[in-house]
Amino acid sequence: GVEPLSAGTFLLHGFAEAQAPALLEALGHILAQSPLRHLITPGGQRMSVAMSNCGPLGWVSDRSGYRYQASDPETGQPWPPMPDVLRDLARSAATLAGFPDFAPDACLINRYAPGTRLSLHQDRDERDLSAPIVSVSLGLPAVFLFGGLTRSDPVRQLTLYHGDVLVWGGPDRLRFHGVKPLAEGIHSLLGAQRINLTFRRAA
Ligand code: MD5
Ligand code: FE
Repeated sequence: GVEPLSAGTFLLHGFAEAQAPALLEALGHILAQSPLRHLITPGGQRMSVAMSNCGPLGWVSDRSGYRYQASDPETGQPWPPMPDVLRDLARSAATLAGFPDFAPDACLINRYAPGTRLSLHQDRDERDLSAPIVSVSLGLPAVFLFGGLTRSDPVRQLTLYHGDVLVWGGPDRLRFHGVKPLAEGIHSLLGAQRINLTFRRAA
């Protein structure tokens, strides 16, 4: 079912589970063209999350800043197309959460190995903040940090499991959030990793 976590946040328990093998097959083709890599933050730090993208736009970071761009800076080529199996999953999750007609133009692929974390931040590089963000968790469970609209607000913790899908929109679109260091473990389909797919309307 769809569990509301707050006014604009919806957790769809296990919604992607049945599709996981098809998603992983599609991901294999994407990552063969645009491999996972550790981006550098504007401050010069190597991100512990390894990233790639598919779709018309991809999120990148380097010494000059964060942005969306149409080409993979590693290959100089366009990002691989967003497969229908990914787009359709994101659209149906958004619709169930009350955001019909979600048309993502960017899918960020985040890979967490044990010890990988994502520090508290807001997603604000997208032009249209009225579109939701859809996040699909695959593999090892992760403790997600769900804060408020300012960095100092209290933070709730929520464990996300393989197949869980979250939809963030409306008043929750700009909440601070992050992921605690991934615990060791072996997932039956993905091994020692968590993969998160983040679908956005960037342009
Ligand atoms: C992840 N990725 O688990 C998360 C899933 C990122 C990122 O945070 O920026 O790549 S997306 C979680 C999210 C997105 C937008 C708003 C909120 C959470 N929120 O308001 O809490 O790899
Ligand atoms: Fe984020």
